[in-house]
Amino acid sequence: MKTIRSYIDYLQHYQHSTDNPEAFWAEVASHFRWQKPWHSVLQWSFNPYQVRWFEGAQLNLSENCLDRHLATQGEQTAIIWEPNDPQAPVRRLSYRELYEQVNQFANVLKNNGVRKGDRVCIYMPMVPEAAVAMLACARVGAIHSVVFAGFSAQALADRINDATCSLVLTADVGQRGSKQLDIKAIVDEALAACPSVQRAIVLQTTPKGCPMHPTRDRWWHTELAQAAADCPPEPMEAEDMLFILYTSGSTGKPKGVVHTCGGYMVYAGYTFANVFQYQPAEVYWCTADVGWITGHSYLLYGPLLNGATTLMFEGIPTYPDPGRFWQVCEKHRVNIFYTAPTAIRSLMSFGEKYPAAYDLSSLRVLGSVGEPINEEAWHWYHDNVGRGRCPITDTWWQTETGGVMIAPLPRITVQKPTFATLPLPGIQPILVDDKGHEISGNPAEGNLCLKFPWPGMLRTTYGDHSRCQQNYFATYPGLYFTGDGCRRDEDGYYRITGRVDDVINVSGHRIGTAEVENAINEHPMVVESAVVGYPHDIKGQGIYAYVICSDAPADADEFRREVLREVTRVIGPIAKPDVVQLVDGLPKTRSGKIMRRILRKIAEGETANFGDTTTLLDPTVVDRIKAGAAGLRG
Ligand code: 7RM
Repeated sequence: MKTIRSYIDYLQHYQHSTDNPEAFWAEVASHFRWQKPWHSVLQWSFNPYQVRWFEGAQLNLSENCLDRHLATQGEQTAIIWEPNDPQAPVRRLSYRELYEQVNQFANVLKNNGVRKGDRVCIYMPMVPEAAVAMLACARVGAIHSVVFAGFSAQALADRINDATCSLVLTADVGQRGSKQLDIKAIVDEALAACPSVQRAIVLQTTPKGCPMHPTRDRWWHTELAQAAADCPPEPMEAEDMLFILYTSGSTGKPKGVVHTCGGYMVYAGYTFANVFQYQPAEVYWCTADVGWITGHSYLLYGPLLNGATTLMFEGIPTYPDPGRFWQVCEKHRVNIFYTAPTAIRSLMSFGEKYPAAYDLSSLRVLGSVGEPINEEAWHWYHDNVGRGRCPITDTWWQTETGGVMIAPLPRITVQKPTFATLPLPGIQPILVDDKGHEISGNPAEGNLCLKFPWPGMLRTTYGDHSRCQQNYFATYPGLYFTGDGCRRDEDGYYRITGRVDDVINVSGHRIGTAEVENAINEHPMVVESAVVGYPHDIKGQGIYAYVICSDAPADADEFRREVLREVTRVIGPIAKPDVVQLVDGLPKTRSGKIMRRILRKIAEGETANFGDTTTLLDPTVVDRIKAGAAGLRG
């Protein structure tokens, strides 16, 4: 791939990409392997929303990730797997070995009735087989829906049912620090409510294994033993679906964001090469789980499309101690390290001695993703991990964008702490006020939108295109609205300030307030609830729940624990509120709308300046909530 090498290069590529987007993206796309060329690079409209990239072309993503590299670098390591237990053996898969495993597993999928276009749910721990599973789906043209193995049985069932998956790929257990996650038990519970699922294929990772359903479940290893070695890559139309990934929005249940084969490949491949300035033979480590978009684009597809060596880590940053990340960097001589600010902040709290204890001289580039990185964390990362030598690329993007949109290019863009800086070539951000009018000139502050399509953008939300239209293209007609607020400084640098909708970003995970409210409301004693985010030192944002109970509970602490259990049951532990406040009413307007602005202020610890409260039905409720909030945040 031809990549950007200097700032002048960047400016020229950017200019070309806006002057002639089709020629620009056609050139980028030409570096991949296509089974059939396109007859049109781009057809698009944002109103109504429809976008088609590389129409007429055929390709297979797994062929581009694997087959394409065999002749030149078949023996190079594709995946290094570092287990949870630092004493357990590392696994290394060369491009050839990964190719062989994916081929054979693709035949397992076929033997189990999977056909092109079928949906396959992947609910797995961070083991190489999760990557094999995704690539095998891509090889046979099945649409994967990876669900993060921290979601509850009910959340898993909801996602399986929304996509009507016919097959589930899973494992007996997962290892997370000193805890073992009983993955198969969660799958069993979920599948009791999933009529579309005919089969589960279960990877055995421990000698003990797990209970198996006699007709539905099959072992991964026995299926593999019966499968043929070679599976030719299925020719896919550029706009055929590649995967679905569920993500939270401001309303209702999570949406299945849909990405397609051609555009996603081009965008993940192009952005990986440029954003990390990856050099041949380097070791690259992205700490994200494959259950999130960062895991899809920058643990797996982006690196493999570029023939990179990607490190996959099963464990957690604090096991066996808070030096684990740095121990792994030293052990594998990691050159590029990509993680989330929440991990940095958490490790920061244990002190400098942990990174100081390791040889981090192999590091060349650091990355950040998932949430705004605060100045203190930026400097700690820069000084203690990068030892002042490594640029930090603060990458802003979303599940919906498929890949990085705004980020400094290491050693090319002059960085500025906390700024995602400048858009990548092909990306046209604009800031608008609440009426949708463009705010031009610098500095400026407003709602972040995109005014032109890029190959990696979502195509639809699974099974409901009107929801996609409504969510992303209706707020400001003619624009894609990100849901983020943003500042542009005097140099034209972008700084993302956070969500402006009812989405909370907890440790880099997107959680809808409505989802948490619905979960809390499942508790039989809950009459109504309202959930907001508040600033949290480590997580970025914490979850604050105001709950109205039908009767005063006999034991308030026990009731709070029950509320947390309910959220864990419906969504998963990542959505557990940090604070549960029992209230006797919520600040509602005469038309019945909750004034969340006030609840946010109280959650932030504000005691005055609530703005105009005259439209409230009962303004006295504010003082009572305020009084009850005192001391709750600990
Ligand atoms: C990649 C990912 C998307 C939301 C997005 C933002 C926030 C992500 C940054 C960021 C500030 C960043 N996908 N976000 N990256 N905010 N600076 N570098 O996280 O779909 O899970 O979340 O995350 O609010 O809209 S996501």
